[in-house]
Amino acid sequence: MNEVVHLPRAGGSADVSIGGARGPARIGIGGPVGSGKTALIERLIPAFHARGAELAVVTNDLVTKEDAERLKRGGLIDPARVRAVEAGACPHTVIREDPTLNITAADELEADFPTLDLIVIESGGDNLASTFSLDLVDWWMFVIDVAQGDDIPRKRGPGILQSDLLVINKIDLAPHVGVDADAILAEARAIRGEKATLACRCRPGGTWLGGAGTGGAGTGGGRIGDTDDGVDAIVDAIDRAVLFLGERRPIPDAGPDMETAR
Ligand SMILES: Nc1nc2c(ncn2[C@@H]2O[C@H](COP(=O)(O)OP(=O)(O)O)[C@@H](O)[C@H]2O)c(=O)[nH]1
Ligand SMILES: [Mg+2]
Repeated sequence: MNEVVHLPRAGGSADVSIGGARGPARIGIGGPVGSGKTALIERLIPAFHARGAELAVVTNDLVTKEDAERLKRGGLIDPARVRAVEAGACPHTVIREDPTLNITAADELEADFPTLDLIVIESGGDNLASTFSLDLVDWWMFVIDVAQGDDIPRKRGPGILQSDLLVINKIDLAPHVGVDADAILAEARAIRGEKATLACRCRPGGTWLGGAGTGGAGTGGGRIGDTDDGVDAIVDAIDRAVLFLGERRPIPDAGPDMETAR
């Protein structure tokens, strides 16, 4: 097995481009239960594979391995590249105060699959208060959805204020739940200042009925429509923040266990 030199987490995305012996980038996905975190991961996996990036996932559930089992069954990723952490009664603790279980799971993935580019860590059922420790991740996003109400950005939880990227998901549902998608986006962007906010619809096939431009500070512009569900802009944001796929490090010698599910 190749030795993976594990440098300390960067403590911010700016330091991640040091390349060389550095292991895969680690990103967090937080957000309330049901906002679409696993659905987003199901979209990120094929999108990153298409860009030539290798990915693994750590899921956190309270007392089950539900999300990990869903990803393993889904056929999008080699099941060996998915690890579950049972977060117990307090999902915040294991991504913030004491992320040891998650760090161990990510370290194991990194050791088992030395050519990984990205490890995605999904938190397990937060409220708006959760944040990720920068000992665990280099960069993290927070996923909310329009069906939770258009006042969510105004509640200014730490996830909304501090995440590197705020994702407003299920934008297809906005007209059905009486939410003005453009207004919720504009408000979130105003609250977050320079930090990026993107809208998307993660669920394939959902019909988007109009509105909700995806443009704005640091977002790359564009509008969500029938041909753009906003996921590519999220992939671009992750790529720009932590992957730098254009300047990839040399891939170490891959062992026989490097077979991917692609
Ligand atoms: N209409 C719609 N439903 C979605 C979207 N994203 C996720 N869902 C649905 O929302 C539910 C919760 O999604 P899930 O990914 O399990 O949420 P998680 O608890 O944050 O991981 C599932 O039934 C998904 O199919 C979306 O963009 N639009
Ligand atoms: Mg989930």
